[in-house]
Amino acid sequence: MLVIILVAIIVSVQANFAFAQTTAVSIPKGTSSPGCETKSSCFIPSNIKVSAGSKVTWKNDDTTSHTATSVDASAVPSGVFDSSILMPGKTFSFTFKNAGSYSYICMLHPWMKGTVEVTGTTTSSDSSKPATPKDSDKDGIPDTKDKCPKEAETKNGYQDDDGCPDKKPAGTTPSTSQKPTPGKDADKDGIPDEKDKCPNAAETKNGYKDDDGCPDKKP
Ligand SMILES: [Cu+2]
Repeated sequence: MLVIILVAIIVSVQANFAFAQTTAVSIPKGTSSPGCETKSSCFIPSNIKVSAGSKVTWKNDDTTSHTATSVDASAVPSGVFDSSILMPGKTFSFTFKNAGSYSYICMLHPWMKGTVEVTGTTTSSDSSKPATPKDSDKDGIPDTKDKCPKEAETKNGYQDDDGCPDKKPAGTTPSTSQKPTPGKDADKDGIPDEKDKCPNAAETKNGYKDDDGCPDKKP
């Protein structure tokens, strides 16, 4: 009777912590010889399902050393977790923060295989990114380029691209902060600078290459 009550208490306690559980995995006796893999009993339980943020603890209940080492599809250590050599009676714990399916083996006895399936949401994943860039202050400059993402740009012809509220400094005319006026002709030869190969030297109008904007002599 007492046993039944104790079991009931343990079950209810585990249920309460279903979303931050600690799951125990045993490495049972005799697994250093092949055979356990036919019964999926090299790790017990060999396939577990936990929610993200849960801790899994492996305990070596055998009399020889083992490991629990995460591997990729080619059975190469993936680096997610590795108990390294786990002496008899010792434990190793790992907290699974990210959802996914994790295979692992014992490096000393490669027939020993297990999986941990981690369910639930991780932190923000790539798929949750909005299609349009986020613009918190709605000034038309996306947060990634906005030096003041929480404050709207003042559109006044002065630093309108930095995304920050500002006042036009006194004595600054818009033209000084802008590009040279198109059509400007520094050497006044009638050929605008953007077409003038020699913008600072006037064309020699002599019927020879009068369009390149450069001084020259007729050959
Ligand atoms: Cu082993």
